[in-house]
Order: sequence, then C-alpha cells, then structure tokens
Amino acid sequence: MQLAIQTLLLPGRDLIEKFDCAAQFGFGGVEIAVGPHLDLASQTPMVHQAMASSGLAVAGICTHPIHDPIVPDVKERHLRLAKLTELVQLADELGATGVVCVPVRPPHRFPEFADKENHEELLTAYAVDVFQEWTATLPAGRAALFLEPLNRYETYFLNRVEQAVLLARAIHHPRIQVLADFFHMNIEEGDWSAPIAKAGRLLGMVHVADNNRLQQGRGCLNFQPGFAALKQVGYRSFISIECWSPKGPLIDGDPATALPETVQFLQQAWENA
Ligand code: LER
Ligand code: MN
Repeated sequence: MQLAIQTLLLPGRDLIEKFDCAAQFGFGGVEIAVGPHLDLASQTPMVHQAMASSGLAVAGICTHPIHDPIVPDVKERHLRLAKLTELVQLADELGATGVVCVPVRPPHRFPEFADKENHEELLTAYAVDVFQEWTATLPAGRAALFLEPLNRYETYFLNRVEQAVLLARAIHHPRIQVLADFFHMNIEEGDWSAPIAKAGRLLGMVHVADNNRLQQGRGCLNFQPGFAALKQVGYRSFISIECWSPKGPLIDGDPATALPETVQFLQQAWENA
C-alpha cells in the first residue's frame, strides 16, 4: 500500500521539514494542501528540494473551497477553472497523480435549479458542460482531476461515490477520475465494496480518517472491509490521511509518536484485509 498524509497534519516549519517528518514517520508520499495559506506556484523550488531531501513523492494536491469550480458567477467560475488548470500543470511538474476537486459546496447555490424536482440531474448536466469545456482546454499532461463526493452536511451535490462515477463517466475524459474518502463514505454509503467496485479503474485517490475524523485507530471504524474492496479492484495509488477536528486539521496526540502508530495501524489493516 502507498500511504500519504496531508501537509497540514505534519509538524515542521516549512515543506522541507514536513516532507522529512513524513519520511521518518513511514509515509511514502505527501499530499500538498493548497489554499489561502499556500500558493503552490511560488513554492515549487521548495517542493523539489523537499522531495529530494526526503525521497518522498507528492501524492496529490488537495484544493480548498476557494477552488471549487461549479459556481454560478461566470467570471468567478473562469478564474477558478484557470486556477485548476495551473494546479493540474503543477501536479504534472511535480510528478503528482492529480488534484482534488469538490465541484461545489455551500454557500454557492444555483437558485434556478434549487426548487426543481430534478435538481440533481440539472446540476449534473450543468457540471458536465463546464468540465467538458475545461478538459478541452487542458494542456498535454497526465495528472488527473479527482472528483470528490462529500457528506450531506458539507455539500448538496455529489454525496456518494456512485454519483461522482456517473459524473466522471458523463464528462468522459481520461484525466477525470474519482476520489473515495472513507470519512464521507462512512456517513453516506450502505457498504464499502459496491461503490468502490463501481468506481473501479476510475478511482484515482483515497482519503482516510476514522469516523470522528481523527487518525485511524482513534475512532470506531473497521478499515478492513474498505481495504478489501480496494484490493478487489486492484487499487494501487495513494491512500492519504486527512484528519480534522472542529478547530481544523489535527492529529490527536504528539504527531511524532501518533503518526508512526497510525502508519503501523493502517499497514496491519491492509495486510489483514
Ligand atoms: C472535505 O471534507 C474533504 O474531504 C476534502 O478532501 C476536500 O476539501
Ligand atoms: Mn477528503
């Protein structure tokens, strides 16, 4: 298994120290979280240094709500899509598998669809048009855009993996893939294997946290059935740790001892799956 962790969860004053810590803790990759706190374009020399010094790969780039592209304002939408193009190009430059994308979440809404019974269908058709137009403008490269479903308390569009799979199939572009986040799946899915089987080869990235969104082993989730489902579809890409507390990204305990334990816990669960 290829285990990664998001930058916001790692100790260290800069990306070089964070990557070095991730290597010491036993991870194979780092998922770089971008947003108002980090403009990746200005940091690429440091990321190259961090990769060289730690020997770790950039697993992926995790975006922030400021990057969600399906927003009603046309000018704002184009700015966000241009930023996603920049991030996908940076992912290629850094050898990362791709960029996480939540299509839309509150407060952005589409009042013209909101009251309609077929709200989801209309919004899906709208999103398909936007993503198809965007993929047609993508410069050559391999890095993917991972469509991420979030649970019902975080968004009203794409809550289950199957919905992201249907959207990805409708967009029908080799660089549009799907992300399965075990925290959201634990809230929204009826079981682990059917959604993961439906995603199959479209599954490009996995996020994991326990049911309380702390690191694995600090809640009551059993990771083996989900890992067995990943093995069943031959998933070989990164499984990335994404933990949150109500105050923001957080690892419970001292990361220097808690994170190596988490690595061991997940490796054991993978072996037993
Ligand atoms: C948010 O809950 C999440 O899971 C992230 O990966 C995307 O912002
Ligand atoms: Mn996630």
